[in-house]
Amino acid sequence: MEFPKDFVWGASISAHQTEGNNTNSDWWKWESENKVQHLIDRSGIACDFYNRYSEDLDLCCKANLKAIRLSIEWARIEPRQGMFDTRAIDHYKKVLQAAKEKGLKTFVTLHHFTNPLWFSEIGGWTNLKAPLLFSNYAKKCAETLNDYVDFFITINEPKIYSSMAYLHGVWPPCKKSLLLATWVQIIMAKSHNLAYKKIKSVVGKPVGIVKNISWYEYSSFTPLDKVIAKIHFFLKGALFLNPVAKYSDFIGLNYYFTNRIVKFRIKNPDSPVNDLGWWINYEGLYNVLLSLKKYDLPIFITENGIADSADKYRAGFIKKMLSQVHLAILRGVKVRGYFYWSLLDNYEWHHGFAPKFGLVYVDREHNLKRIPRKSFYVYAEICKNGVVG
Ligand code: IFM
Repeated sequence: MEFPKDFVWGASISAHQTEGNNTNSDWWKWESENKVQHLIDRSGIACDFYNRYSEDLDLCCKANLKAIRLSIEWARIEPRQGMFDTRAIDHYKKVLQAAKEKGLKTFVTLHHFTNPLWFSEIGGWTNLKAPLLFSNYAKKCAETLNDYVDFFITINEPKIYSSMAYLHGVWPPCKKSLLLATWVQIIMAKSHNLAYKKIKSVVGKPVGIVKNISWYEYSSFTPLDKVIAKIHFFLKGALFLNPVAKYSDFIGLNYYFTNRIVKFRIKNPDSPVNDLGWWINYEGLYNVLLSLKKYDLPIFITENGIADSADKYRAGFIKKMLSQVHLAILRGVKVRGYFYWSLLDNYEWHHGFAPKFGLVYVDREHNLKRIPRKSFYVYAEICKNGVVG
């Protein structure tokens, strides 16, 4: 399977999960106050990407990547409302400039789950002013970092964020309200649209959104399962995408798993699953990609990966997922790139450091030493030739 010559091969990371010491954020506060702290790792130094970014960008080159997707930490750039920290901006300039000098395209996410403390204290994404506040920050990033950014991404996985933080109560601020979770999605859609307009008013770079979309299968026991699967799929994908698509130059798709509806509820097969129990279904990626064709926008798979501490399945997983991507391209879906999640083992939110998604093992016992896994080299070969065998 040969991919187009200009296909973008990449890997993704995010700020809080890798940089370390994100002390001014709501997540940092929550980690330190958490009542179930003994169950959950704190992000702490994470992978120390804040200091080791050059070494990690070298790893990208070693893997023959053409691009890196990373995120900017709002809490660092705007530590107090309306006060932008020039030292933090300079830091990100250095990181992004280093990526460019190493020949990497940069995909830069402006919000990846974490918020500045001041923002969370005024209600975060439930506050009616959130679109204005977020878009001010987005505009500042565009004005100051534009020279080193190829693609801007406003918000990562709004549905996951709103559900985990406002519906399931698992992430800060740990609310359990369907009303709030729905409201947060609306506010995030508005924030994306306003940020899009403000970024576009100062720079000409492509601006997009990143959505996590799972595929939904159904059993043939009852026709109702099909209806429930379709409703789930709509709620998880199109409900958010429809109102933001016209303010997006591309769609970023994060795909990890499929859910199967059996007798009205989710009941997935026991295998194959990743270390977190997520059901791995390759065709699901193809189906989601085909469902996005109607938007007629370029698509980047901004995340796809497997928690696999033994690195037993990762190389095969990547190849099988890519074969589905290839099929979708043959069917006319405009898939322009693929980013493996993640370059490094990192802080997997409320699961702590246990899940290992990385192409590169980070040895937490030995000074965070980076050790590329076998699958790293398999992916590197794919990225070098643009061919999946
Ligand atoms: O680690 C996360 C990432 O932050 C967002 N997408 C899913 C990944 C794996 O759970």
